[in-house]
Amino acid sequence: MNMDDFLELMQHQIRANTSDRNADSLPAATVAFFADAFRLFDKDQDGYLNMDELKNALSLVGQDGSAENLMAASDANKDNKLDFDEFVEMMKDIDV
Ligand SMILES: [Ca+2]
Ligand SMILES: [Ca+2]
Repeated sequence: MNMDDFLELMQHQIRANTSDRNADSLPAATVAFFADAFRLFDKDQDGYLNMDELKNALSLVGQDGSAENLMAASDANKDNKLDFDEFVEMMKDIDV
């Protein structure tokens, strides 16, 4: 998928799920979509989004100014990188 497809999908998926903040009950298609996005953003493929990768990801959706705040808010185990579970929580909170 190209970036336009991605942004369109992301907006659709997030709007569809804004009323549902429980990761366990996300539809499988949404989880698969988040997994695709996570792999797209995880440039070095180490299974985590570090600050640089997060900034790059956020710049794609026009949120690049808020990377530090989002990292602080989403990094549940405080290792200064986002694992997939933390990423899903962030994606549910982000407003694109
Ligand atoms: Ca990474
Ligand atoms: Ca973390």
